[in-house]
Amino acid sequence: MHSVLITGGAGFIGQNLVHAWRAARPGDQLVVLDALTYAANLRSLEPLIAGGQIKFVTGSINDADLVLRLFEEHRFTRVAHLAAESHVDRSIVDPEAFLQTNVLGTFTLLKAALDCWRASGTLELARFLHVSTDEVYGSLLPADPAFTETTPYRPNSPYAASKAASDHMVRAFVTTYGMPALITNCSNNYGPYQHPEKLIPLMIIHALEGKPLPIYGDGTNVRDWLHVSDHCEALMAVIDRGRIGETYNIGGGNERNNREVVGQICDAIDGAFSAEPGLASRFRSCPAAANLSCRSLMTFVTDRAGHDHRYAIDARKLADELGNRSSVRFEDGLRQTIRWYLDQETWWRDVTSGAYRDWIDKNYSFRIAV
Ligand code: NAD
Ligand code: TDX
Repeated sequence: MHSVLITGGAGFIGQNLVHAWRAARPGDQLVVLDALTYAANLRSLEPLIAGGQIKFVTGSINDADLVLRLFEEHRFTRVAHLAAESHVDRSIVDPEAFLQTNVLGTFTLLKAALDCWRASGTLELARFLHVSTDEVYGSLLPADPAFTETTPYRPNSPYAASKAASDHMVRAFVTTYGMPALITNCSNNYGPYQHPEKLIPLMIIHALEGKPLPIYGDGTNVRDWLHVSDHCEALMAVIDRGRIGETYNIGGGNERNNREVVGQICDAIDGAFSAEPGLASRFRSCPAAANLSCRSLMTFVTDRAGHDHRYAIDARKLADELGNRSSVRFEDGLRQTIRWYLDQETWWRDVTSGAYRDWIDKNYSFRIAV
Protein backbone atom coordinates (compact mmCIF):
# COMPACT_ATOMS: atom_id res chain seq x y z
CA MET A 1 0.00 0.00 0.00
CA HIS A 2 1.27 3.45 -0.91
CA SER A 3 0.57 6.99 0.09
CA VAL A 4 0.33 8.75 -3.27
CA LEU A 5 0.45 12.40 -4.29
CA ILE A 6 -1.05 13.24 -7.67
CA THR A 7 -0.40 16.84 -8.71
CA GLY A 8 -2.67 18.34 -11.36
CA GLY A 9 -5.21 15.63 -10.55
CA ALA A 10 -8.14 17.89 -11.49
CA GLY A 11 -6.85 18.32 -15.05
CA PHE A 12 -7.69 16.16 -18.04
CA ILE A 13 -5.10 13.40 -17.65
CA GLY A 14 -5.01 13.83 -13.87
CA GLN A 15 -8.72 13.06 -13.42
CA ASN A 16 -8.42 10.01 -15.63
CA LEU A 17 -5.36 8.88 -13.67
CA VAL A 18 -7.09 9.33 -10.31
CA HIS A 19 -9.96 7.09 -11.47
CA ALA A 20 -7.62 4.52 -13.01
CA TRP A 21 -5.43 4.43 -9.90
CA ARG A 22 -8.43 4.15 -7.57
CA ALA A 23 -9.75 1.21 -9.60
CA ALA A 24 -6.40 -0.57 -9.91
CA ARG A 25 -5.16 -0.08 -6.33
CA PRO A 26 -8.04 0.57 -3.95
CA GLY A 27 -5.71 0.15 -0.95
CA ASP A 28 -3.56 3.18 -1.77
CA GLN A 29 -4.20 6.51 -0.08
CA LEU A 30 -4.55 9.23 -2.75
CA VAL A 31 -3.99 12.92 -2.20
CA VAL A 32 -4.65 15.29 -5.11
CA LEU A 33 -2.97 18.68 -5.11
CA ASP A 34 -4.32 21.07 -7.72
CA ALA A 35 -4.37 24.86 -8.01
CA LEU A 36 -7.74 24.76 -9.81
CA THR A 37 -6.71 26.92 -12.72
CA TYR A 38 -9.09 27.46 -15.64
CA ALA A 39 -8.06 23.98 -16.91
CA ALA A 40 -9.23 22.09 -13.83
CA ASN A 41 -12.55 20.38 -13.32
CA LEU A 42 -13.70 18.63 -10.17
CA ARG A 43 -17.02 17.20 -11.31
CA SER A 44 -15.73 13.66 -11.81
CA LEU A 45 -13.77 13.75 -8.53
CA GLU A 46 -16.63 15.10 -6.41
CA PRO A 47 -18.02 11.67 -5.48
CA LEU A 48 -14.55 10.42 -4.50
CA ILE A 49 -13.91 13.52 -2.39
CA ALA A 50 -17.32 13.31 -0.74
CA GLY A 51 -16.90 9.57 -0.09
CA GLY A 52 -13.45 10.08 1.47
CA GLN A 53 -11.81 7.93 -1.19
CA ILE A 54 -9.37 10.69 -2.07
CA LYS A 55 -8.21 13.77 -0.25
CA PHE A 56 -8.33 16.92 -2.35
CA VAL A 57 -6.14 19.91 -1.57
CA THR A 58 -6.56 23.21 -3.38
CA GLY A 59 -3.13 24.74 -3.72
CA SER A 60 -0.13 25.35 -5.91
CA ILE A 61 2.99 23.27 -6.37
CA ASN A 62 4.78 26.63 -6.15
CA ASP A 63 3.74 26.97 -2.51
CA ALA A 64 6.81 25.43 -0.83
CA ASP A 65 5.33 25.51 2.70
CA LEU A 66 2.13 23.80 1.63
CA VAL A 67 3.96 21.15 -0.38
CA LEU A 68 6.34 20.39 2.49
CA ARG A 69 3.48 20.18 4.98
CA LEU A 70 1.71 17.71 2.70
CA PHE A 71 4.83 15.53 2.46
CA GLU A 72 5.30 15.61 6.22
CA GLU A 73 1.68 14.81 6.97
CA HIS A 74 1.09 12.11 4.37
CA ARG A 75 4.56 10.52 4.04
CA PHE A 76 4.11 9.97 0.32
CA THR A 77 5.94 7.01 -1.20
CA ARG A 78 4.69 7.74 -4.73
CA VAL A 79 4.40 11.06 -6.56
CA ALA A 80 2.78 11.36 -9.98
CA HIS A 81 3.52 14.92 -11.07
CA LEU A 82 1.11 16.16 -13.74
CA ALA A 83 0.42 19.74 -12.64
CA ALA A 84 1.33 22.08 -15.47
CA GLU A 85 0.26 24.80 -17.79
CA SER A 86 -0.36 22.61 -20.82
CA HIS A 87 -1.67 24.59 -23.78
CA VAL A 88 0.81 25.61 -26.49
CA ASP A 89 -1.33 28.51 -27.78
CA ARG A 90 -1.52 30.04 -24.30
CA SER A 91 2.25 29.68 -23.91
CA ILE A 92 2.71 31.80 -27.03
CA VAL A 93 0.54 34.59 -25.60
CA ASP A 94 1.64 34.37 -21.94
CA PRO A 95 4.81 32.31 -21.44
CA GLU A 96 5.47 33.47 -17.89
CA ALA A 97 2.85 31.27 -16.25
CA PHE A 98 4.55 28.29 -17.93
CA LEU A 99 7.90 29.13 -16.37
CA GLN A 100 6.32 29.64 -12.97
CA THR A 101 4.44 26.36 -12.81
CA ASN A 102 6.28 24.00 -15.13
CA VAL A 103 9.83 24.98 -14.18
CA LEU A 104 9.76 26.58 -10.73
CA GLY A 105 6.81 24.51 -9.52
CA THR A 106 8.52 21.27 -10.54
CA PHE A 107 11.67 22.41 -8.74
CA THR A 108 9.69 23.21 -5.57
CA LEU A 109 8.07 19.79 -5.65
CA LEU A 110 11.35 17.97 -6.28
CA LYS A 111 13.03 19.79 -3.42
CA ALA A 112 10.23 19.08 -0.94
CA ALA A 113 10.16 15.39 -1.93
CA LEU A 114 13.93 15.05 -1.62
CA ASP A 115 14.13 16.87 1.73
CA CYS A 116 11.31 14.84 3.17
CA TRP A 117 12.46 11.46 1.87
CA ARG A 118 16.02 12.11 3.03
CA ALA A 119 14.93 13.26 6.49
CA SER A 120 12.74 10.18 6.96
CA GLY A 121 15.30 7.80 5.44
CA THR A 122 12.77 6.61 2.85
CA LEU A 123 14.54 7.65 -0.34
CA GLU A 124 15.02 3.99 -1.26
CA LEU A 125 11.32 3.20 -1.06
CA ALA A 126 10.02 6.26 -2.89
CA ARG A 127 9.34 7.06 -6.56
CA PHE A 128 8.72 10.37 -8.28
CA LEU A 129 7.14 10.19 -11.73
CA HIS A 130 7.52 13.33 -13.82
CA VAL A 131 4.93 13.40 -16.60
CA SER A 132 6.27 15.18 -19.66
CA THR A 133 5.67 15.54 -23.36
CA ASP A 134 7.06 14.55 -26.74
CA GLU A 135 7.15 18.26 -27.64
CA VAL A 136 10.55 18.57 -25.91
CA TYR A 137 12.09 16.76 -28.89
CA GLY A 138 10.95 19.42 -31.38
CA SER A 139 9.57 18.74 -34.82
CA LEU A 140 10.06 15.89 -37.29
CA LEU A 141 10.18 16.00 -41.08
CA PRO A 142 7.83 13.58 -42.85
CA ALA A 143 10.47 10.89 -43.42
CA ASP A 144 12.30 11.22 -40.08
CA PRO A 145 12.30 8.27 -37.68
CA ALA A 146 10.07 8.63 -34.60
CA PHE A 147 11.41 10.17 -31.36
CA THR A 148 13.33 7.77 -29.12
CA GLU A 149 14.43 8.41 -25.54
CA THR A 150 17.83 9.52 -26.87
CA THR A 151 16.57 12.05 -29.42
CA PRO A 152 18.18 15.42 -28.57
CA TYR A 153 15.91 18.05 -27.03
CA ARG A 154 14.94 20.86 -29.44
CA PRO A 155 11.84 22.51 -27.94
CA ASN A 156 10.16 25.12 -30.13
CA SER A 157 7.28 26.63 -28.13
CA PRO A 158 7.54 28.29 -24.71
CA TYR A 159 5.41 25.38 -23.41
CA ALA A 160 7.82 22.79 -24.82
CA ALA A 161 10.83 24.76 -23.52
CA SER A 162 9.32 24.90 -20.03
CA LYS A 163 8.67 21.15 -20.04
CA ALA A 164 12.19 20.52 -21.35
CA ALA A 165 13.63 22.65 -18.53
CA SER A 166 11.63 20.69 -15.97
CA ASP A 167 12.82 17.38 -17.45
CA HIS A 168 16.42 18.58 -17.15
CA MET A 169 15.87 19.56 -13.52
CA VAL A 170 14.44 16.12 -12.74
CA ARG A 171 17.41 14.49 -14.41
CA ALA A 172 19.82 16.72 -12.46
CA PHE A 173 18.13 15.72 -9.18
CA VAL A 174 18.60 12.06 -10.10
CA THR A 175 22.28 12.34 -10.93
CA THR A 176 23.21 14.90 -8.26
CA TYR A 177 21.10 13.88 -5.28
CA GLY A 178 20.05 10.31 -6.03
CA MET A 179 16.42 11.36 -6.43
CA PRO A 180 14.33 8.26 -7.24
CA ALA A 181 12.67 9.86 -10.26
CA LEU A 182 11.48 8.67 -13.66
CA ILE A 183 10.37 10.71 -16.67
CA THR A 184 7.75 9.92 -19.28
CA ASN A 185 7.46 11.79 -22.58
CA CYS A 186 4.08 11.27 -24.12
CA SER A 187 2.34 12.17 -27.36
CA ASN A 188 -1.04 13.93 -27.79
CA ASN A 189 -3.78 12.55 -25.55
CA TYR A 190 -7.50 12.58 -26.22
CA GLY A 191 -10.55 11.23 -24.40
CA PRO A 192 -13.06 12.19 -21.68
CA TYR A 193 -12.65 15.39 -19.63
CA GLN A 194 -10.28 17.13 -22.04
CA HIS A 195 -10.59 20.90 -21.91
CA PRO A 196 -12.37 22.35 -24.97
CA GLU A 197 -9.32 24.47 -25.88
CA LYS A 198 -7.54 21.39 -27.31
CA LEU A 199 -7.97 20.22 -30.92
CA ILE A 200 -10.33 17.24 -30.61
CA PRO A 201 -12.87 18.59 -28.08
CA LEU A 202 -12.76 22.02 -29.69
CA MET A 203 -13.67 20.57 -33.08
CA ILE A 204 -16.43 18.33 -31.65
CA ILE A 205 -18.04 21.22 -29.77
CA HIS A 206 -17.71 23.70 -32.63
CA ALA A 207 -19.27 21.18 -35.04
CA LEU A 208 -22.20 20.59 -32.68
CA GLU A 209 -22.70 24.34 -32.36
CA GLY A 210 -22.33 25.03 -36.09
CA LYS A 211 -19.21 27.19 -35.58
CA PRO A 212 -16.21 27.25 -37.95
CA LEU A 213 -13.63 24.48 -37.40
CA PRO A 214 -10.34 26.45 -37.35
CA ILE A 215 -7.53 24.35 -38.84
CA TYR A 216 -4.16 26.04 -38.45
CA GLY A 217 -2.12 26.52 -41.66
CA ASP A 218 -2.74 23.87 -44.30
CA GLY A 219 -3.72 21.18 -41.77
CA THR A 220 -0.87 18.83 -42.70
CA ASN A 221 0.72 18.93 -39.23
CA VAL A 222 0.90 15.43 -37.80
CA ARG A 223 0.30 14.31 -34.21
CA ASP A 224 0.57 10.79 -32.71
CA TRP A 225 -2.73 10.32 -30.87
CA LEU A 226 -2.98 8.29 -27.67
CA HIS A 227 -6.17 7.54 -25.77
CA VAL A 228 -5.87 8.88 -22.22
CA SER A 229 -6.73 5.46 -20.73
CA ASP A 230 -3.66 3.99 -22.45
CA HIS A 231 -1.55 6.85 -21.11
CA CYS A 232 -2.76 6.19 -17.55
CA GLU A 233 -1.95 2.46 -17.84
CA ALA A 234 1.53 3.34 -19.07
CA LEU A 235 2.10 5.83 -16.23
CA MET A 236 1.18 3.21 -13.63
CA ALA A 237 3.50 0.67 -15.31
CA VAL A 238 6.39 3.13 -15.28
CA ILE A 239 5.97 4.19 -11.65
CA ASP A 240 5.67 0.53 -10.59
CA ARG A 241 8.30 -1.16 -12.67
CA GLY A 242 10.34 1.48 -14.49
CA ARG A 243 14.04 1.86 -13.76
CA ILE A 244 14.92 4.88 -11.65
CA GLY A 245 16.60 7.65 -13.63
CA GLU A 246 15.19 6.39 -16.91
CA THR A 247 12.99 8.09 -19.46
CA TYR A 248 10.15 6.23 -21.19
CA ASN A 249 8.41 7.47 -24.33
CA ILE A 250 4.67 6.81 -24.51
CA GLY A 251 2.78 7.00 -27.79
CA GLY A 252 -0.26 5.70 -29.58
CA GLY A 253 1.28 4.67 -32.90
CA ASN A 254 -1.58 6.67 -34.44
CA GLU A 255 -0.05 9.34 -36.62
CA ARG A 256 -2.71 11.47 -38.28
CA ASN A 257 -2.61 14.94 -39.82
CA ASN A 258 -4.98 17.55 -38.44
CA ARG A 259 -7.04 17.75 -41.61
CA GLU A 260 -7.67 13.99 -41.43
CA VAL A 261 -8.58 14.15 -37.73
CA VAL A 262 -11.04 17.00 -38.22
CA GLY A 263 -12.53 15.23 -41.26
CA GLN A 264 -12.97 12.04 -39.21
CA ILE A 265 -14.69 13.99 -36.42
CA CYS A 266 -17.06 15.56 -38.98
CA ASP A 267 -17.90 12.19 -40.55
CA ALA A 268 -18.47 10.55 -37.15
CA ILE A 269 -20.80 13.37 -36.06
CA ASP A 270 -22.68 13.20 -39.38
CA GLY A 271 -23.04 9.44 -38.84
CA ALA A 272 -24.28 9.88 -35.26
CA PHE A 273 -26.95 12.37 -36.40
CA SER A 274 -28.15 9.96 -39.13
CA ALA A 275 -28.40 7.11 -36.63
CA GLU A 276 -30.00 9.14 -33.84
CA PRO A 277 -32.70 11.58 -35.00
CA GLY A 278 -33.00 13.09 -31.49
CA LEU A 279 -29.59 14.78 -31.87
CA ALA A 280 -30.96 17.17 -34.51
CA SER A 281 -33.33 18.76 -32.01
CA ARG A 282 -30.62 19.02 -29.33
CA PHE A 283 -28.03 20.59 -31.64
CA ARG A 284 -30.06 22.62 -34.14
CA SER A 285 -27.08 24.69 -35.38
CA CYS A 286 -25.05 21.63 -36.35
CA PRO A 287 -25.02 21.19 -40.16
CA ALA A 288 -25.83 17.49 -39.65
CA ALA A 289 -29.19 18.56 -38.18
CA ALA A 290 -30.07 19.80 -41.70
CA ASN A 291 -28.58 16.74 -43.41
CA LEU A 292 -25.46 18.69 -44.39
CA SER A 293 -21.93 17.53 -43.63
CA CYS A 294 -20.01 19.07 -40.72
CA ARG A 295 -17.11 19.21 -43.19
CA SER A 296 -18.75 22.38 -44.53
CA LEU A 297 -17.48 24.09 -41.35
CA MET A 298 -13.79 23.24 -41.95
CA THR A 299 -11.88 26.54 -42.22
CA PHE A 300 -8.17 27.06 -42.75
CA VAL A 301 -6.85 29.87 -40.54
CA THR A 302 -3.52 31.60 -39.85
CA ASP A 303 -0.94 29.11 -38.66
CA ARG A 304 0.24 28.84 -35.04
CA ALA A 305 3.60 30.64 -34.56
CA GLY A 306 6.46 28.14 -34.55
CA HIS A 307 4.00 25.31 -35.28
CA ASP A 308 5.78 21.94 -35.01
CA HIS A 309 5.18 19.95 -38.15
CA ARG A 310 5.18 16.39 -36.91
CA TYR A 311 5.48 14.37 -33.72
CA ALA A 312 5.86 10.58 -33.66
CA ILE A 313 6.82 8.34 -30.76
CA ASP A 314 8.92 5.21 -30.78
CA ALA A 315 7.51 3.41 -27.72
CA ARG A 316 9.56 0.22 -28.02
CA LYS A 317 11.45 0.75 -24.76
CA LEU A 318 8.19 0.84 -22.80
CA ALA A 319 6.94 -2.28 -24.58
CA ASP A 320 10.20 -4.25 -24.35
CA GLU A 321 11.09 -3.38 -20.74
CA LEU A 322 7.69 -3.05 -19.11
CA GLY A 323 5.39 -4.96 -21.47
CA ASN A 324 3.13 -1.93 -21.85
CA ARG A 325 1.48 -1.16 -25.21
CA SER A 326 -1.32 1.18 -26.21
CA SER A 327 -4.48 -0.74 -27.03
CA VAL A 328 -7.17 1.72 -28.15
CA ARG A 329 -7.52 2.04 -31.96
CA PHE A 330 -7.76 5.71 -32.89
CA GLU A 331 -11.04 5.29 -34.79
CA ASP A 332 -12.65 3.50 -31.81
CA GLY A 333 -11.28 5.98 -29.28
CA LEU A 334 -12.43 8.94 -31.36
CA ARG A 335 -15.96 7.51 -31.68
CA GLN A 336 -16.12 6.90 -27.90
CA THR A 337 -14.82 10.41 -27.25
CA ILE A 338 -17.44 11.99 -29.51
CA ARG A 339 -20.08 9.91 -27.72
CA TRP A 340 -18.77 11.21 -24.39
CA TYR A 341 -19.06 14.86 -25.48
CA LEU A 342 -22.56 14.18 -26.89
CA ASP A 343 -23.60 12.68 -23.54
CA GLN A 344 -21.84 15.26 -21.37
CA GLU A 345 -23.29 18.42 -22.88
CA THR A 346 -23.80 20.01 -19.46
CA TRP A 347 -20.14 19.43 -18.57
CA TRP A 348 -18.75 21.25 -21.60
CA ARG A 349 -21.41 23.94 -21.69
CA ASP A 350 -20.56 24.79 -18.08
CA VAL A 351 -16.85 24.94 -18.94
CA THR A 352 -17.30 27.05 -22.07
CA SER A 353 -19.87 29.39 -20.47
CA GLY A 354 -17.87 30.01 -17.30
CA ALA A 355 -20.64 28.62 -15.07
CA TYR A 356 -18.31 25.93 -13.76
CA ARG A 357 -15.63 28.51 -12.99
CA ASP A 358 -18.13 30.51 -10.94
CA TRP A 359 -19.07 27.36 -9.04
CA ILE A 360 -15.44 26.48 -8.35
CA ASP A 361 -14.64 29.97 -7.14
CA LYS A 362 -17.56 29.84 -4.74
CA ASN A 363 -16.97 26.35 -3.40
CA TYR A 364 -13.32 25.48 -3.58
CA SER A 365 -10.79 28.23 -3.99
CA PHE A 366 -10.76 29.24 -0.36
CA ARG A 367 -10.21 25.71 0.88
CA ILE A 368 -6.45 25.47 1.13
CA ALA A 369 -6.38 22.69 3.64
CA VAL A 370 -3.73 20.29 4.82
P1 NAD B 1 -4.46 20.14 -18.06
O1 NAD B 1 -4.12 21.53 -18.47
O2 NAD B 1 -5.77 19.57 -18.47
O3 NAD B 1 -4.40 20.03 -16.46
C1 NAD B 1 -3.36 20.60 -15.69
C2 NAD B 1 -3.81 20.63 -14.25
O4 NAD B 1 -2.73 21.18 -13.48
C3 NAD B 1 -5.05 21.50 -13.98
O5 NAD B 1 -5.96 20.82 -13.16
C4 NAD B 1 -4.48 22.72 -13.27
O6 NAD B 1 -5.39 23.31 -12.35
C5 NAD B 1 -3.27 22.12 -12.56
N1 NAD B 1 -2.26 23.14 -12.27
C6 NAD B 1 -1.78 24.12 -13.08
N2 NAD B 1 -0.89 24.87 -12.42
C7 NAD B 1 -0.77 24.35 -11.17
C8 NAD B 1 0.00 24.67 -10.04
N3 NAD B 1 0.86 25.70 -10.03
N4 NAD B 1 -0.13 23.90 -8.92
C9 NAD B 1 -0.99 22.86 -8.88
N5 NAD B 1 -1.78 22.53 -9.93
C10 NAD B 1 -1.66 23.26 -11.07
O7 NAD B 1 -3.25 19.25 -18.54
P2 NAD B 1 -3.25 17.72 -19.04
O8 NAD B 1 -3.54 17.71 -20.49
O9 NAD B 1 -4.05 16.91 -18.12
O10 NAD B 1 -1.69 17.39 -18.86
C11 NAD B 1 -1.20 16.86 -17.64
C12 NAD B 1 0.30 16.69 -17.76
O11 NAD B 1 0.61 15.83 -18.84
C13 NAD B 1 1.05 17.99 -18.03
O12 NAD B 1 2.24 17.97 -17.29
C14 NAD B 1 1.33 17.94 -19.52
O13 NAD B 1 2.51 18.66 -19.83
C15 NAD B 1 1.51 16.46 -19.74
N6 NAD B 1 1.16 15.98 -21.08
C16 NAD B 1 -0.06 16.25 -21.64
C17 NAD B 1 -0.36 15.74 -22.89
C18 NAD B 1 -1.69 16.01 -23.56
O14 NAD B 1 -1.88 15.65 -24.71
N7 NAD B 1 -2.66 16.58 -22.88
C19 NAD B 1 0.57 14.96 -23.58
C20 NAD B 1 1.82 14.72 -22.98
C21 NAD B 1 2.09 15.21 -21.72
O1 TDX C 1 -8.02 25.17 -33.05
C1 TDX C 1 -7.03 24.45 -33.29
N1 TDX C 1 -6.69 24.21 -34.59
C2 TDX C 1 -5.62 23.46 -34.95
O2 TDX C 1 -5.35 23.25 -36.14
C3 TDX C 1 -6.21 23.86 -32.26
C4 TDX C 1 -6.54 24.11 -30.82
C5 TDX C 1 -5.14 23.10 -32.64
N2 TDX C 1 -4.83 22.90 -33.94
C6 TDX C 1 -3.67 22.06 -34.29
C7 TDX C 1 -2.36 22.42 -33.62
C8 TDX C 1 -1.68 21.07 -33.49
O3 TDX C 1 -1.02 20.76 -34.70
O4 TDX C 1 -3.98 20.74 -33.83
C9 TDX C 1 -2.83 20.08 -33.31
C10 TDX C 1 -3.09 19.72 -31.85
O5 TDX C 1 -3.18 20.94 -31.13
P1 TDX C 1 -3.40 20.97 -29.53
O6 TDX C 1 -4.63 20.19 -29.20
O7 TDX C 1 -3.32 22.39 -29.11
O8 TDX C 1 -2.19 20.09 -29.02
P2 TDX C 1 -0.59 20.25 -29.21
O9 TDX C 1 -0.21 21.65 -29.45
O10 TDX C 1 -0.15 19.23 -30.22
O11 TDX C 1 -0.12 19.83 -27.72
C11 TDX C 1 -0.76 18.75 -27.03
O12 TDX C 1 0.01 17.57 -27.07
C12 TDX C 1 1.20 17.54 -26.32
C13 TDX C 1 -1.05 19.13 -25.58
O13 TDX C 1 -1.80 20.33 -25.54
C14 TDX C 1 0.23 19.26 -24.79
O14 TDX C 1 -0.05 19.53 -23.43
C15 TDX C 1 0.99 17.97 -24.89
O15 TDX C 1 2.21 18.07 -24.25
